[in-house]
Amino acid sequence: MKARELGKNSVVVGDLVRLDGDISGAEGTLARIVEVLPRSNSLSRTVDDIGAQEKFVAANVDQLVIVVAAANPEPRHGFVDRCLAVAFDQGIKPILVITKSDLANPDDFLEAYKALEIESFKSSLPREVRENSQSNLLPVNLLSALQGKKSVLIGHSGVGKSTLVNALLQNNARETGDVNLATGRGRHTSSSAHALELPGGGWIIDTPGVRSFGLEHIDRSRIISSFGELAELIERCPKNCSHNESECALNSVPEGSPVALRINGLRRILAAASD
Ligand SMILES: Nc1nc2c(ncn2[C@@H]2O[C@H](COP(=O)(O)OP(=O)(O)O)[C@@H](O)[C@H]2O)c(=O)[nH]1
Ligand SMILES: [Mg+2]
Ligand SMILES: [Zn+2]
Repeated sequence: MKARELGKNSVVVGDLVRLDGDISGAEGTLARIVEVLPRSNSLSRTVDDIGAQEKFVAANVDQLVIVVAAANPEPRHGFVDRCLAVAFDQGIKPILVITKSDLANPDDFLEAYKALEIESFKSSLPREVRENSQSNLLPVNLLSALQGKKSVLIGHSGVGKSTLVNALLQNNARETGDVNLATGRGRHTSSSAHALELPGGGWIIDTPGVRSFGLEHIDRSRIISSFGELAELIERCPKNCSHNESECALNSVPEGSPVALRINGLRRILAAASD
């Protein structure tokens, strides 16, 4: 149990805590969470109502797995860019996973993330294949990118997060939902964030219907400092440069060069963060 002084919502998945009492786990014993250790990073939920408190979803994670479907529902750059802003702000490595690659070719969509060197994976786990195939459906490359790390999944409801988790874990730990044929949207099938241990080590955190993580507390300068190779150039920017104005030193980079493409990516992410 949790010490009363800690208050409601004070402990989230991924937190490191100090325990007091009997931690043997034996029947009839009791241990208390008495302290939540400082978080190295945290993800909070977007709260729609103004003035509402920041609601934390997970903490101390190594990787943010951004899940979008190749189709049904359509992938959106705006969503991915906002997630990247959160990842760069919090110093969490982003990974992009495109599910339902059997329904559409996601290569054009992925092109936008090449210059940013975002690690990406395509997954294809249609129901017919899952139900009839005797073959091993384990997404091997993705699993090895997740092993030994704490990763949190983010994506709209219905994109196939729970299906993916079940494939990674090779069980049916997570309930999956059917996309409503009329609306193309999924049902909210999971109600709380869960950390599940991966085969070979590491943890995957499946989040409930979190549409996107909170952007309110994002610090532009932390995002920019994730692009270390641009630091020297940025020093030559005018004071308080928005990096989107004619005097910006980043404009001196020849158009079409790999660095220019990264700068475009950075500018897109900065724009998404202030949406
Ligand atoms: N065609 C296809 N359908 C998929 C794939 N992955 C998941 N689905 C379907 O998408 C729907 C939503 O999946 P679910 O895992 O519950 O999504 P979640 O809300 O993100 O957890 C289910 O009907 C799945 O069968 C895929 O790779 N291809
Ligand atoms: Mg789910
Ligand atoms: Zn600038």
